[in-house]
Amino acid sequence: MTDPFPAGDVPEGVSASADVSIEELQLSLRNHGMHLEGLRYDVTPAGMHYLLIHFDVPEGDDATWLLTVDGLVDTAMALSMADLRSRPRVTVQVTMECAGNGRARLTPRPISQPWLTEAIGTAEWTGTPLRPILEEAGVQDDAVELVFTGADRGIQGDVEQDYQRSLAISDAMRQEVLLVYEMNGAPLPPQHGFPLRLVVPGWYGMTSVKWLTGITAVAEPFEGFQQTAYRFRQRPEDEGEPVTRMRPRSLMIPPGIPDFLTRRRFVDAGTVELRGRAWSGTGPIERVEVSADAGASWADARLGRPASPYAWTPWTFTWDASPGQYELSPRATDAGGNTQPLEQPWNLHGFANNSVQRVPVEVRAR
Ligand SMILES: Nc1nc2c(c(=O)[nH]1)N[C@H]1C(S)=C(S)[C@@H](COP(=O)(O)O)O[C@H]1N2
Ligand SMILES: [Mo]
Repeated sequence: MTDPFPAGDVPEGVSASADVSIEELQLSLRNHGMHLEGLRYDVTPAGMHYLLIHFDVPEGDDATWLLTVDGLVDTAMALSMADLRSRPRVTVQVTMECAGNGRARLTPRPISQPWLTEAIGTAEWTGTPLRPILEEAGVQDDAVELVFTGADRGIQGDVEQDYQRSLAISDAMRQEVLLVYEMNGAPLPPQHGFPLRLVVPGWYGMTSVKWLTGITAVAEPFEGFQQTAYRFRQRPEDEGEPVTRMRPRSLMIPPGIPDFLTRRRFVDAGTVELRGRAWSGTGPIERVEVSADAGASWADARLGRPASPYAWTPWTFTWDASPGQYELSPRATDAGGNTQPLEQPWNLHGFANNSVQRVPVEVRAR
C-alpha cells in the first residue's frame, strides 16, 4: 500500500502509528468481533456475532415500544410491537459486515473501532417486510428518502445526535428489507437492537438501524452525521461517494492450533482441509481461490450453497502441507466480476477494506 501522506502530515482522525490507543481498546471491548472459528456455523451463535454500538445500548420495553411512520406520508402510523408481530412473519439468513472491517490494517490508520477482519456474522433474522407498511402509510411523490431513527443518542465529531441513517425510497421498498424483532429464533438481544431493528440485506451494517423508533419520509437527501460520515474520502474536505453495499470478501477458519499471545498458527504436515465462507453485496459468490504463497499463485476452492441469497457461501480447499512457513489467503469473486484486492486502496475512515485475509502458518514435520 502506498502511503497517501508521505510527508507524515496526516489529517486529524488518522494515526501514523500501527499501535492502537487505550481509547480504541475501550471501543474494541464494547464492540467485539466474531471468533473466526465461528465460520464453521451456517448461523453465527448470537453471542459470537460481531457488534457495533456507537453510543450506549438504550433501554427498550417491548410492551410500550412504538415505531412511528411520518413525514411525507398520507397516513402517519404508530405501530406497537404487538402490531408488528401480527403482520406477515418472515425469517431469513443474512450476512452482515461492518463497513469498517479491515480498517486497522491500513497505513496510516484511521482512528475508530480497530477491526482486523472479524466484523462479521450471519444471523437468522425474523420480522416483517417494510414495504407493505410504507404502502399503507402512502409515501408521497415528493419524498426522496426515508430517515430511520434509533433510540440511542450520543456525540460524535462534536455533533450531538440520535443514530440516524437514510435510504432512497427504491432501496427501502426492496422486498428483502425487514423490520426485525428476533435473532436466531429468540427476541433480539439488547446489544443487537431489542426490541426492533431494521435489516437491509447486502448493505454494510451501518444501514441496519437498531433500536428503531421512527421512519420519516423527507423531501431532500438526508445529511445527518451518520449519513455524511460513511463516504469514501481521501481528505476531510472531499465530497466522496457513499458507502453502500458490501464488497466481496472471503475468510477462512485459521487452521491448526494458535499461539496464545500472537495467535500464530501451527499445523502438522499432511492433508489439511481448509474451510471458510465468502459473501458479497454486489452479486452471488462465483469463485473462491486459495493461495499458500502470499498471493503468488492461486487454486480454486470448492463452493457450497448459501442458505439464502443474502447469506455467505461456504467453501473448502484441500491443502497438501509440507513443512515450512506459509501465508494462506482466500480470495472471493462475485457474479458482478468484483474481486478482492491484494493491496487495499486507502480511504480516510477506512471503509470497505476487503483486501485478502492473510494467515501466517508454520507447518511442522510429523
Ligand atoms: N441505532 C443504532 N443502529 C446501528 C448502530 C448504532 O450504533 N446505533 N451501529 C450500526 C453499525 S455501524 C453496524 S456495523 C451494525 C452492527 O449491528 P450488530 O451490532 O447487530 O452486529 O449496526 C448498525 N446499526
Ligand atoms: Mo459498522
